[in-house]
Amino acid sequence: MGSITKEEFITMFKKRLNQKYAMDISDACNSELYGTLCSLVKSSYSAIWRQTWKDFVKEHDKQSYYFSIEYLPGKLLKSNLLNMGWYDLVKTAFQEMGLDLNEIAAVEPDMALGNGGLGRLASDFMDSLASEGYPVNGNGIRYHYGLFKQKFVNGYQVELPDEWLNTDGGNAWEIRRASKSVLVRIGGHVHLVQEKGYLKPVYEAATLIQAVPYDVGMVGYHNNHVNTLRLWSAEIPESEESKYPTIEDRRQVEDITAVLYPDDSNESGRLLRLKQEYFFVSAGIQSIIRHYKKYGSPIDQISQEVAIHINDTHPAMCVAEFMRILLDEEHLSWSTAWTQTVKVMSYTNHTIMSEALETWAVPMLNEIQPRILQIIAEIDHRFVTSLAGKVDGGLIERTRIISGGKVHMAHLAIIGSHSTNGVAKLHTDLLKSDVLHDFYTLYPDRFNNKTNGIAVRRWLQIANPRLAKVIDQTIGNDWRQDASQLLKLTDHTTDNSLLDQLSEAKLANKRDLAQFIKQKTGIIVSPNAIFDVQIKRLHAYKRQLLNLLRIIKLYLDLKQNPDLEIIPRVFIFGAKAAPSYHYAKSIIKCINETANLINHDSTIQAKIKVIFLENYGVSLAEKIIPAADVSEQISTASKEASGTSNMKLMLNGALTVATLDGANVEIKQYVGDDNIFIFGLNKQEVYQYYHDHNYHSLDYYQNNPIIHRVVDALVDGTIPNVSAEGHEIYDSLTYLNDEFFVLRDLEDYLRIQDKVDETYRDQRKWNKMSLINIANASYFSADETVKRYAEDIWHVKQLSEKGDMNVKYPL
Ligand code: NBG
Repeated sequence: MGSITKEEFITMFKKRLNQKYAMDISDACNSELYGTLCSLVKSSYSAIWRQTWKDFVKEHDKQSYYFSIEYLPGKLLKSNLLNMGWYDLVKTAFQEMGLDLNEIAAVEPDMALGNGGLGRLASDFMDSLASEGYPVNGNGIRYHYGLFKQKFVNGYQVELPDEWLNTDGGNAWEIRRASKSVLVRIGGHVHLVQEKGYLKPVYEAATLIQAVPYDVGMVGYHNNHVNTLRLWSAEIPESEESKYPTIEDRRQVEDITAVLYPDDSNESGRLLRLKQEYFFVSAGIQSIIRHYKKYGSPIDQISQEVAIHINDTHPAMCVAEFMRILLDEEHLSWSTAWTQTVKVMSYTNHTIMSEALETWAVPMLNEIQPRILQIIAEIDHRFVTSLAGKVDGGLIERTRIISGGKVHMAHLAIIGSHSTNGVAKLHTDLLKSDVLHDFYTLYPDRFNNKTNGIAVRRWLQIANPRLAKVIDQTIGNDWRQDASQLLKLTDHTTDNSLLDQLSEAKLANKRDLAQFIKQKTGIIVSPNAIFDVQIKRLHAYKRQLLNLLRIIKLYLDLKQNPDLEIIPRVFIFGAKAAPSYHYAKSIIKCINETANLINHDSTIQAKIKVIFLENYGVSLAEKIIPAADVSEQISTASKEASGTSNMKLMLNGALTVATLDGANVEIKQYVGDDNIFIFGLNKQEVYQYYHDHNYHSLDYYQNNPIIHRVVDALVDGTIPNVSAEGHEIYDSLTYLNDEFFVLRDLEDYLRIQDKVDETYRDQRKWNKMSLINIANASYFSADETVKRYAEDIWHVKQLSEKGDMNVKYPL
């Protein structure tokens, strides 16, 4: 913090508290103390924020804009303090004032802008991009209620609105910039009239929505660099107010930015989703082009100064909206506009699950934005014409954008951009060989891999201070700047005193989590048990069910033989199911009922406990991950694009139980076969089953008595209160042929878990494996991942170096 002393900070803090709330430390509550600290932090970085922006402009440096429907920044206070170099000073200053920074930081609500790995990756990238000094800004939606707040009622998931903006903390970091608003046109009709040299669109009966940006500073680590995350909110333009006389009318507009992923199981939900996607795409692109033009650069060379990233398929309309502005407003020719668009755009695919490769019915897109449909139809037409006679007709049909009455958004993103990447080696290979193989044959040079990464600052420095301290004492603190330094830990694998310290840090973290679990659920768990963690979205392919079946097996074994020798385990789950995903919600119910049964059965002597923590999100992850011993990464091989909780958990010393899926494959390569527990079918075997159509789950159920007994427990009353859900799952595993090979992999999963038990008995060995995992997690630093995006895809330059310790964030 420059040259400021603790005493000066305390004086400044008290002064600001008084100015802002007319209060002293003695009468302020935590949210006032939080508000004061945020205000000091924000006013301190704002000069640098402005300077960063001015530097981009001055140099005419190329900037990149990351469009994502999800972000999950979690809480920003500690991360901003850390990145500004204020953390230690503020912590001790607070202690001196008799205050606890942790309690005050807890006031901040998690920003409800995302769902899972997609959103957290976007936020880890925002942190790393600022920390590496890249001119890259985020573009997203300011959801008023986010996804939902999850509660369990009688074991069922109940979804409540997440009123994060209406909490004490509110969103202290955002700045509303009404002057930068833009108008987004939705609905109505359009026809084209010939003007001098171009076709002019004439709109009728369209609705205008005001898109108001709220900017949040993304503060880099020790480098005087602050990027912007711009979040758009939908409002009624002043000129249109009279058209919305009732609250109901107004709500139609406000609803555009109310929730993330409106329920798409019905028509009106789908329309809202599409409207939402167009809204944030159009607002973002209009503001980018407006900004670009302000400084006089020629529009037909915009690709030299602007890159736009389509993060997963939701913002694919970027391609058509960019074309629309270049054609209709800038009057470029089609071919110039198209060349620029393809150079500007790039696309990341984040899943091979078909539900995420969005398609929209043609009439629906026509209803939401008829001009965008016209442009997409023209892109499609030109694509088809350019290939006709050159490649096989079937290939054209399979890759064109509009077919079967639907607009295929991933096709638009691939055809309209110069780069398509997957998020782990296996995933990219699968895109090339299978899911997007047709496109790969057309554009082999466009495909590339960028394995995901995580922000080591948040997931180790902030989330796990105990481990961070042990690492400092062993290899010094350079790793805090440069995560690759963590590899030095591999020189210390025989240092027994270090291994003991690792295990003490873990135990202390487990005690904290046990305390938290008791407070949240009333259930007492022993910190000496193995903490076995599966935290991720609830989805059939992620196979929380496989984990559940193993728990049931253990329970039945313990009932039969209460003296069975096992190392006590606490199974910890965190997961939300999409509100309309019935099957996933049934799995939640079954886990909760099994937990209830086991946790209250004294005959098993607490050898196992099952804890499903409500409302999984970033802040909860920060509590669970440092305390985990075992990381469950057990998806059906080929289905998990990458995973990132696997990386965060290994970084915190958990050992991974994994299928050869997503980034698990790379984790295994780095840590070596002896330091990970691999089981189950691999991708080739899964595909062989698809090819030969010879998987019969019923055979496994009928022929394997262990499997039979465990699966029956779902329907024979062993697990109470799950008659409907238990049958639904039972049927999926047996008569419906077990789409995700749960029964096929169960036996091998049981075997590998026995090996986990056996290994844990040798604590030295376990801790050594844990150390090797921490060290090798350095390969997954998001700081490195974003460099690859910046260099290979966006071609943007680093404007400032990380680690400039002369940063001066003035008070
Ligand atoms: C998720 C994948 C994960 C991957 C993250 C980030 C979506 C749609 N996809 O495997 O399931 O780690 O994206 O790339 O959330």
